[in-house]
Amino acid sequence: MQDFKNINYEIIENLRTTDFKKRVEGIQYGTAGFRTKAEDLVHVAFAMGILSVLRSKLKKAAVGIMITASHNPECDNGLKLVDPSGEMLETAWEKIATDLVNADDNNFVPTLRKVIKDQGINEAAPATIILGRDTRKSSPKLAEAAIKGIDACHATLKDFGIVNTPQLHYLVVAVNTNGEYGDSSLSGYYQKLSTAFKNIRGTRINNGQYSAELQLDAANGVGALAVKAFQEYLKGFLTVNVCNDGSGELNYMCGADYVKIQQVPPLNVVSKPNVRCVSIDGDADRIVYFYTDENNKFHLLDGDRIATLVAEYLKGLLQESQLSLNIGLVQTAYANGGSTDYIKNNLKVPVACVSTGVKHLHHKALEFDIGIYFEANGHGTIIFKDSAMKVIRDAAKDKNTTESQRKAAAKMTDVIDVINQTVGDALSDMLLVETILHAKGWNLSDWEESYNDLPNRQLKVKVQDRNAIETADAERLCVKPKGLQEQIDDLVKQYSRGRSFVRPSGTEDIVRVYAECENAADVEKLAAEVAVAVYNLANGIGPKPVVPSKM
Ligand code: G16
Repeated sequence: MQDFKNINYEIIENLRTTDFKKRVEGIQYGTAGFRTKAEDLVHVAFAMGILSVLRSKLKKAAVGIMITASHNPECDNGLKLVDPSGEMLETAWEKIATDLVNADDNNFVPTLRKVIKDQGINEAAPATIILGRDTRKSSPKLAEAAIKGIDACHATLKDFGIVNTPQLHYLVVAVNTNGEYGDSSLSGYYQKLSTAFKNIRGTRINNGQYSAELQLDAANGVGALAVKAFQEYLKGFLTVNVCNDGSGELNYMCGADYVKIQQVPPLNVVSKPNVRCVSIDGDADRIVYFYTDENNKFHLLDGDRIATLVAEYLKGLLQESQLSLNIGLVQTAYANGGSTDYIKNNLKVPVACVSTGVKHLHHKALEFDIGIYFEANGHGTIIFKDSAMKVIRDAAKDKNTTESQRKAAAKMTDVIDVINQTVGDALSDMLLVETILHAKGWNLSDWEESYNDLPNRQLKVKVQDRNAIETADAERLCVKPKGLQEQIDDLVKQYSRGRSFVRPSGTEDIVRVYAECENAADVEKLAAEVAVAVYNLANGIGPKPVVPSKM
């Protein structure tokens, strides 16, 4: 790290009151950092550049800044900070970030000084920032503003230019572990994942119903660049045909978020029936699989499916290698009831439910030797405790066990290297799913047979103030506005295996409604009824809205 030079408060004050004046009030660090219209984020980027330096000084390690708005439309953008271990910014610092960004221009420096004092930050400590951005038109300007903040604090900057979110997380960890996690370069990232993938695959490229070719919808986002780069490394082992590769509009009728929520194929994916297709999202940290059958019926295999597939596979490898490590699975309220029943009754793996946002899932997953976490929207990964990785690596070399035990352990060591443990990574997850389908000789319909999803629907409701909705119990209970939960309960009661919950989005200015029940025709109605209740109560229309009764 660079030698220390003082934080230049004079320059900071000057810039905050000229180029980076506050544009909007009340912007919050949400599910995935700050996210809103790109033109309202310039002062936020400047403040985040500075705050990342303070965080780096405090943690005595490199901190990341990623500029992206992932699944949001092109006109939006966002910034999130990445902690030294590759995790999302610690929750307590989200408030610090929100307060700093919202400080009045002339109160910005005093707020900054207060953070330094309250957190006991040693201003003389060195700092390193790892910066990355997506391909949005607004991203270079935000990167420039962040760099002005970083420079004013005289920190070391490693600007990786255009990268996707999981690559940025990887780079932060690679830098902080001095290359132990992987070489701190993009080529290091591709090399690590693809080498492990090819090791497991060996010389048998196709197997049973599995063929080594798929269609990939890249949401016209930054992930397309990584897919293209990967193609070189995977040549001869996996053919990935890319569409929505950046030549069209970002996230418009494509990408994992669109495919999951609308439950339809994306634009431009033209494939024969039963062809394996995947959609990644705008910054390549989410993935869903899908196919269309010979009757033109659409089939979605989402994050719940990936989690169960991985859990079953790893459980099998643990049994073969006779290692007694515990596995746990973490979901959110969006997890389909069908998947949760399957995990409890068939897989018999402990399963936990936490609030939306990978930071919550990641923390919970850390409790297990092997923690598998996935949001239904396809955002997730698998994390191994250091002690568990040591047990597995030792077992792969243990001459006192049988060959099959050693082989299973050795396979697990490669699986560990295919996985980007730092955060959900669409392409790493894809390589893992491809590995498992190949091992089983499965096509997508074989995979789909493990359990049945309950029909489900998600709706977005625009209200005056989405913060009028407050939730508890991992978002499964609505505690505000008064009376809304009772209405949801009354509606849900009318449907067999009915379940519904509502929560304010942390990335869009809307309230999300989720509904599921046994009958596909009913689920649309249940979701619509709950949406009406949300609209009425959140907007103060009432006291009791007219809710259509079940036909
Ligand atoms: C982000 C978060 C995810 C979350 C999603 C939607 O994803 O990283 O954990 O599920 O937003 O969040 P919300 O429902 O609060 O809008 P991404 O891929 O958009 O960064």
